[in-house]
Amino acid sequence: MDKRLLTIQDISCVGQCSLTVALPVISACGIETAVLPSSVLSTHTGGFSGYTFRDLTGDMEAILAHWKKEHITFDAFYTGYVSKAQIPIILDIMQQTARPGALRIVDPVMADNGKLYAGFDDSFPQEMTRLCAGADVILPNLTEASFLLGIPYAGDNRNGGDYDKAYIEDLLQKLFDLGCKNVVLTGVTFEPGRLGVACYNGNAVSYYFNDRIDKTMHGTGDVYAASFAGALCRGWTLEQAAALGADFVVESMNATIDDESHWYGVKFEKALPYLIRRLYQ
Ligand code: PXL
Repeated sequence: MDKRLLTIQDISCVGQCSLTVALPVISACGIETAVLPSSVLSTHTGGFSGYTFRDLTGDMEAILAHWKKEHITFDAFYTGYVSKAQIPIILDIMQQTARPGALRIVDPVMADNGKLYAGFDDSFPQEMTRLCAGADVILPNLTEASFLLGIPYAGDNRNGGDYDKAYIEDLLQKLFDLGCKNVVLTGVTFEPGRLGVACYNGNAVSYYFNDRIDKTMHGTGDVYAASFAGALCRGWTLEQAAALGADFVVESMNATIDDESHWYGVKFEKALPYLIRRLYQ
């Protein structure tokens, strides 16, 4: 049977993040992609003001009940931007609709650059640790890692010196100890000009770096997580999927960087042919 993945995150109608990234990217990976929108926003919350927000928690239980009646099940789950009240329902959905051996990929979307996103309060990270505990893979950035662990954010190491390898490997162990099977930590750097990811499976740490593109762009975490999830579902190893996600983000950023007017997201659409070439070669 072909693989079917369920992704649970918001629809930001405009802004190239969350479901408007996950649906095309995972579909391009050849994986049937079902969606459960956690909320609908007119735009994402990073840089726009006055956006609308409709919470869809109230629909989730009825959707689950219908899926159960129809015997609808999934080979993989990938969660992103969700609310605190949705976490127990999501755990229930995973438990009740998982096919044997189903993959659980949790991107603990809540923060970046040392700060929680608008709309997340200080009690959210603790609840998110519950979703991380049962995951096959969690994909925090360094800020999210520190919120999950309740420790101060160490900084971005842009010029070297905020943290070292021992610090990152200690973080990986503590994240693993939340109860997940694998950790992919994003936004790791040990030398100026290089940026990448650290993977940990409870035994070995591996790293993958690219040349740093010296600009922050919105939605890169979602572009990363979606391509990672698609590759993992295709049977790529953790390390292969982690590296492919990083390369796809670089391609998407390179497709965007010369367009000064494009401030709200990355033009990942232009990099889809690259992703497909890599996946189907
Ligand atoms: O890219 C993560 C994300 C997802 N969804 C919404 C967001 C953000 C980041 O700001 O605002 C609505």
